[in-house]
Amino acid sequence: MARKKIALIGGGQIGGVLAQLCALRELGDVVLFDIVEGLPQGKTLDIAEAAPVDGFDVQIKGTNKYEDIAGADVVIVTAGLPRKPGMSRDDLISVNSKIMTTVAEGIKQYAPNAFVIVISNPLDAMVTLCQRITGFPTNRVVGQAGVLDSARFAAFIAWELGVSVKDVSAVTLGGHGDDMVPLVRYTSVCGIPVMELLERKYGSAEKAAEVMAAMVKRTRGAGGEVVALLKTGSAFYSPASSAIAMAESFLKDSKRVLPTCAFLNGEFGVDGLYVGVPVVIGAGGAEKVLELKLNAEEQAMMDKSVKAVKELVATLK
Ligand code: TXD
Repeated sequence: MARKKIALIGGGQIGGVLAQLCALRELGDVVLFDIVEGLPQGKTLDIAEAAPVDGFDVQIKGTNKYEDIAGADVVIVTAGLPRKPGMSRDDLISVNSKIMTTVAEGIKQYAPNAFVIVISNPLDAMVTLCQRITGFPTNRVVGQAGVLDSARFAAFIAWELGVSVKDVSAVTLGGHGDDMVPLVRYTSVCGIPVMELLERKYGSAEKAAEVMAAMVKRTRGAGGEVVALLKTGSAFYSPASSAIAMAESFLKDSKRVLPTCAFLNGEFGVDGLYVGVPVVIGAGGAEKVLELKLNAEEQAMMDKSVKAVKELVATLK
C-alpha cells in the first residue's frame, strides 16, 4: 500500500506544528505549501533533520507550487492571517476570504479527492467558502474548531477538579465564536456528571454553578486569552494537535466522534449551514452527525450561535 500523503496549505505557526506532528506520528508523507519563498522549505528541512533523532521515516517537503500537493489524501488549510490583540475572528473575513479563494482553487485542481480540514479563521465562513469553491461533497470538507474548544473546556475542568485531563469528557457545539456552546450537562469525569463533582467539592449548588459559569466563560474566550498573551499571533500548538486528531481518524478510519464544523442537512434543526456538532470521522470523511437532545436553555444558546454563523456566512461575497 502506498504511503498516505498529507498536504498542509499555510506554513506559518500552525502549519509548522502540523508538519512536525504528521512526521512524529508517521501519518504519511508531508508537503508544506506557502506563498512565502523559503519558509516552507526551511521549516521542512529543519523538521526532516530531526528524523534521525526522533526516529520517524517519512518524506517531508516544502514548496511554493500547488502541483506538489497532487494526490494528497488529506489537505489541512491554515493559510490566512491570525488575530492581533483586540481583534475578533470575524474581523479577518475580508482578507482571509481572498486567500481562501486561491487556496480552494489550488486544492480543487491538484487534490480533487482529498479530505479537507479547514483551520483558518473566521472558521465557519472559511470552511463554507472552501466547500463552495472546491465543489467537493460536504462530507469531504470540514472545519476544525470544536476539538480545540472542547479540549480547552476539558482542560479547565481537569485543573479545577484536580483530575487527569484524560478522564474528562467534554463537548462544545455551535460556531467557533464567542457564542459557542459548551455543553455542561453532557460533560463528565469517568462518567460522573461534572456538576455533581463540583457540588461535592464546594458543598453548594450555587457555588458550583458559579465556578462552572467561570469555566464556560473562559472557554469562550480561550482563543483571545492566548492572543492577549502572545501579542503577535494566536494559538498554534493546540489547534494543530486538534486538526491532527481529525486527520488521523480519517486516515486510519478510526470513526472517532469528534466535535467538527460540519455541513448540516436538518440535523439539530439546521439546514444548509456549517456548524460545530459531534461527527463520526472515518475513511468516508464526515460520515455521520450524532444528534443529542438539548434542553430549552441549551437550544437557546445553540440558536444564538447558529444565528451568528448565519450572519457571518451571509457576508461572504
Ligand atoms: O481552531 C482554530 N480553527 C484556530 C484557527 C485556532 C487558532 C488560529 N486559527 C486561525 O488559523 C488563525 O486565525 C489564522 O487564520 C489561521 C492560521 O494561523 P497561524 O497562527 O498559523 O498564522 P500564520 O503564522 O500567520 O500563518 C499563516 C500562513 C503564513 O505563513 C502566510 O504566508 C500564509 O499563511 N499565507 C498563505 N499560504 C498559502 N496561500 C496563500 N494565499 C497565503 N496567504 C498567506
